[in-house]
Formats: sequence, structure tokens, C-alpha cells
Amino acid sequence: MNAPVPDSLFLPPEKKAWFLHDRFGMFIHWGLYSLAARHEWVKSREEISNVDYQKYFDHFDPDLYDAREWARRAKAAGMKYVVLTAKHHEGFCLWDSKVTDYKATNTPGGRDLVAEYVAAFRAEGLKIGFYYSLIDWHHPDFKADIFHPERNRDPDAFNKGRDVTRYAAYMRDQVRELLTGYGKIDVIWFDFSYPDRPYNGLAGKGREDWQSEELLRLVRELQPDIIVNNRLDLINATGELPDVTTPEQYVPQSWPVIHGEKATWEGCHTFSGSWGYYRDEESWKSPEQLVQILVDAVALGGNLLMNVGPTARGTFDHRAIAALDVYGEWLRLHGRAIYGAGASDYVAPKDCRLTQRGNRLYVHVFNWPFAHLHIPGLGGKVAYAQLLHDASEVRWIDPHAPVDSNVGVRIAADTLTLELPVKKPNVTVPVIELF
Ligand code: FUL
Repeated sequence: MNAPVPDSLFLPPEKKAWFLHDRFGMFIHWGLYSLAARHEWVKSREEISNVDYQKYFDHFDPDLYDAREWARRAKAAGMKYVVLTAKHHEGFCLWDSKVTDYKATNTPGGRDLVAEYVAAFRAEGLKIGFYYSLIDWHHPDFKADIFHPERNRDPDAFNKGRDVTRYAAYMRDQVRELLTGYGKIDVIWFDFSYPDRPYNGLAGKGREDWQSEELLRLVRELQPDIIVNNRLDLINATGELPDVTTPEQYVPQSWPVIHGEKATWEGCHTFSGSWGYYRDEESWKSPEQLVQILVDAVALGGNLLMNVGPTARGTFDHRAIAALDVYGEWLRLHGRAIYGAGASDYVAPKDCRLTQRGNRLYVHVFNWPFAHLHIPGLGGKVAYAQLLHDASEVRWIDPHAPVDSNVGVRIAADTLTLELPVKKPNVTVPVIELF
């Protein structure tokens, strides 16, 4: 059922102004997998059947969940928008959906977790987003594929009687609930299509299975200004740039380009190696890495959606709180190098990144050099320079000063050579602001 694609399913740049300005959001992955506490893909990875997964539903009781506390922490970390997994691949719904029993209100917890989330984050002034999985390992009409937890049963027998068009209608019903029940929603984050990976002769899932055009048309009808990500498998079908493209767990080398155009993009990353709460995971990022991922995104014109995986009791783990505090502290002093800032046409010196906001340029120094930092192309163009965290002046070497006759090296007139303190300032990533 493929209705023709209308002229434009995606937003013009002016509708994305808030998104481009705000730059930094919180992703939240929360679901039954938080009880297993060993990755949100646990059901697929360990091939757990619905019957065996039921224990997590029966024990889901987030008694310490206080969405206002989450929202306060997000705001204090400098995050301006938020995206919560209303439903992840396991199929469990955090809201009181009328079209399934597989939802938070039917667990011992018995609350509409989405309603509390929306109210709390909105009250803190954050923009509100929903993640909604196109994959559903619980729904009776979702077919087996390479990732399905029950993929190793005979796929023909497993898929018999399953009707993916019913599943597509179910998704539309749910998206309608989410986009009509909670006021203005700013982001919808669909996840994900994999049309090129057939399994056992079965076609992979893609826009035909999801009926992506219809889904997107519904989204537009209900929330015309909502930002929609790129995972509906529509890029090639529509020939258009999606509202936002979403490189996952990597820092692009250059500004992501689609159809020859620079895309609006948002990197998404985790604090450790999992999106869902993973008790025993040890690969937590260092403070430097956390800040650098954010700077890397903005320096290439992008956003960062940084993930927290709350525990099954509804709390943020102490390691997540520490990571959020890193952002809060850094952004309190360096926010103007991030919000409303973006890529610069100047070339960053080695081990640095540049962001620009109007006619101010920000040099983010990832690896503190000894005493001098040379920035070609900026000689003669800068009126004043300071370290951003304490507004202490940074002086530079006059390229026209007499040459030291013993050395005979002259600084090129178009190079700005900053004289830095020998010791790295005591901030995670120091920034020099150039006026
Ligand atoms: C992926 C999902 O499979 C992960 O579990 C996570 O939600 C990530 C943001 O997107 O594709």
C-alpha cells in the first residue's frame, strides 16, 4: 500500500531553528530490559522468548521514578531537549496505550510513565521528544527477521498468519496516541529500518512494511512542526533530506552529506557501551571524551543526543549522574561556544576544534600545547582574545615584530599565534574566545 509521496514530507530550515540552536539533548532508554540490566537488546541477543521475558514485565515496579528529578538533572547538564523510548524493540509501552496490554500501567508499577515524563520535562522548559521503535519483538504480527529473538524457529511456521499490514496499522494507532495525548511534541525518533538484510529468503523490513509514507503523513497531520529523524527508510524514496539524520555511536570525519547537501544531523551516543541500563558494563567515557563528543558535533554543524539508561527502579545510576555533572559544569562556563554556535569556515589548528557564533570564534583545545597555538588564516583579523572559562586575556605575538636574528623565523602575517599559559587551565576542555 504505497500512496504517492507528497511534495515535501520534511521541514524547511526555518522550522528547525530551535533544534539547530539548542544543540544538546538527552536520550533516555528505559524499558523492561532495564531489569535484565545487560543491554536493551538482551531479548534478541539471548534469544529470549516472550514467555521467558514475561518475568521482567511481572516485576517492573519503578517505585523511585521521579520525572521531575530527571528533568532537573537534564536541565542542569545543559540539555535543551529530551527523547524518551516510548516503545523500544521489545515492544513494551511506557504509556497507557489503548491498543495493547503490554504497557506500564499493567505492571506492578501501574503508572503512565510518559505522562509524568512529558509534564516534568516541559515544566523545566525542555523540548519534548518520543523515540518509537518500528521493530517490535512482542507484537503478534511482527515477522521474524535476522534480529528477532525467535529467529531460530522455523521462520515459515513462525510467520504463518502474521500480517505486517496489521502491524503497520497498530503503529499508526500508537503514534496517534502519542501525538494527540500529550500536547505539543517537538521530536519523533523512529528506529529503525533495515531493508537490505533479508533473512532466510524473507524480505528485510523497510518502508513498505512500515508504510512509512503514511506514517509520516500522519505525523505531519498531527504535529506539523515536529522534527522527524531519518530512520523510516524514506531518503531514497522521497529524494529529500530528512529533518535530521542520526549517525549513531561515531563521530563523523566531516559534515554528513546526503544527496550532495550538508544534512541537519544529530549524533547519538551513550555514556558506556549500552543504551539501556547495564549494571556490569565498564567502558564509561572519560570527562574529556564526553565534552569532546559534544564539541565535535557542533564543530561539524551537528547536535548531540546523549543517552541515559535509568535503572528499573527509576533512578539515574551514580555513574550517569557523574557524567551529567561533567556536562553541566563545562557548559555553565562554555555554553556560548555551543548554543547558537556551529561550524566555522576557518581551519582548526592541530588537536583543536572551532565553533563559531556570529563573529565570535571559539577554539576548543583538546590537547594542550606548549605555550603557543598557531591559527593560520586569522592573522590581523582578531581584535581581542580570552580564555572563555575565566575571561582572562590571551595575548598574541605580533607577526611584524623584529625577527630574532639567531633564529630568523618570522610568523606568517596571516597566522595568529596565541600565547597560552604553560599549564592547561583546570577545565575539561579549555576554550579560547576570539572577537
Ligand atoms: C539503535 C537501536 O537498536 C539501539 O538499541 C538504540 O535504540 C539506538 C539509539 O538505535 O538502532
